Amino acid sequence: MDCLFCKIRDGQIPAKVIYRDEVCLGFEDINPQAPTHVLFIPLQHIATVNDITPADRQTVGHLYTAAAQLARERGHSEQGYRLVMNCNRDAGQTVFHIHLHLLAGRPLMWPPG
Ligand code: IU
Repeated sequence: MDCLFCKIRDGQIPAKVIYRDEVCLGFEDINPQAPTHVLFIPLQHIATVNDITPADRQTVGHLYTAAAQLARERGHSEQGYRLVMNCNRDAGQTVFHIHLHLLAGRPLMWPPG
């Protein structure tokens, strides 16, 4: 399977990894859209949100707790931050291994474009 984020997970493609545990990996987005822009991916390959099954609930929840912990550590909890997962074309998903974007450090517009 030719998946960029699986390759980052396996260390075959370099990334600035800032968090790793037995379920997920967090790394700096290569094209940051905010002062903090980190992607959290499950170690397990899941292509899109459409492919999440009930068996993946803990894994997906884990991405949120890891992201919230990093937001806390970076001092974003009070000012706030955004967690977003894009699904397929209309949402602009470009890498087909689910990833939770953590965006923080500036006011974020709503609704997004
Ligand atoms: P999206 O939700 O699929 O659009 O987000 C993909 C993100 O992956 C996007 O923000 C890219 O900048 C980011 N990214 C990366 O961090 N490293 C890469 O090698 C590639 C994309 I390709």
